[in-house]
Amino acid sequence: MKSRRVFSGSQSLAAMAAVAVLIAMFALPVSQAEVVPGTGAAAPTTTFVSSLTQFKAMTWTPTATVTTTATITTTETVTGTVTPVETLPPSPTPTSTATSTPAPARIPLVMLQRQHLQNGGFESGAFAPGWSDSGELARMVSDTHPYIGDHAALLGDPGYDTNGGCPFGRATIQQTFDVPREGHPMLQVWFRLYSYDTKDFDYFAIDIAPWPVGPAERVFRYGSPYWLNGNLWNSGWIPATIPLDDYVGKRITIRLYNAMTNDDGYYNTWTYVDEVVVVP
Ligand SMILES: [Ca+2]
Repeated sequence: MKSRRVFSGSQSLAAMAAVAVLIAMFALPVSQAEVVPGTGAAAPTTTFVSSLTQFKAMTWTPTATVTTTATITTTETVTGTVTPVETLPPSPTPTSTATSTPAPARIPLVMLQRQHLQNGGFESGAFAPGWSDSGELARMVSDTHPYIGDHAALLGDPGYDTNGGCPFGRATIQQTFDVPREGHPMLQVWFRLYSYDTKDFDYFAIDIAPWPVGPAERVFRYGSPYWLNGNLWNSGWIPATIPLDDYVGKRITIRLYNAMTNDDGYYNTWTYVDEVVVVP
């Protein structure tokens, strides 16, 4: 059996006193404010409940400050190319005051550069430098029939079949140059014409045109003076001489060409050209 605990008389009194003290502690602040009208005195029971309710309604606000200190250590490996920073030399310190000098007038050299006729003997072995070539007929720099040196220009082709295999049209070479400013300059061109035809159809000719644009003027033409019944005419080396008085001090383009003008395919004609010069 469980033993029943029995309080003594003094123990009961002490417990009652403690309860009274607690009631007085909670009742005191509110009993002064809560007075029941008409009774003139505060009700102890009501006062205790109201005080406890007020106590529960109190808001507790923590005031403690928590300070956290964290140390983060990161180990990272960076791989890359290091570009050295360019170090510029120190700027020179001016030691004197420059005196302004007017810059000399500069005239473009191209305006002063005279363009001379070049490669007139075709000794480069090619049309360049100087010449450009064009046309329906073949043309080349040949070493078989030079007038002077080792080369001459060949306009047309001795290999065309004179009995029906000849194209028609021109083989042309041209060059641009400046005519001298003084005197009576002349253009001299050595040529040698071979022809199965006559001058009425096939010929060697020279045109002059002002540069960069302007009408071309035919200043020379030569062909076989005779009909030889299909036999070959060989002119030998002949100088064509053309006065350039109308072009003194001017830039001109000369065109030299071998022409075949009928389209029947017969009677071939070709021309060797060499020693193209401007005679003062
Ligand atoms: Ca030559």
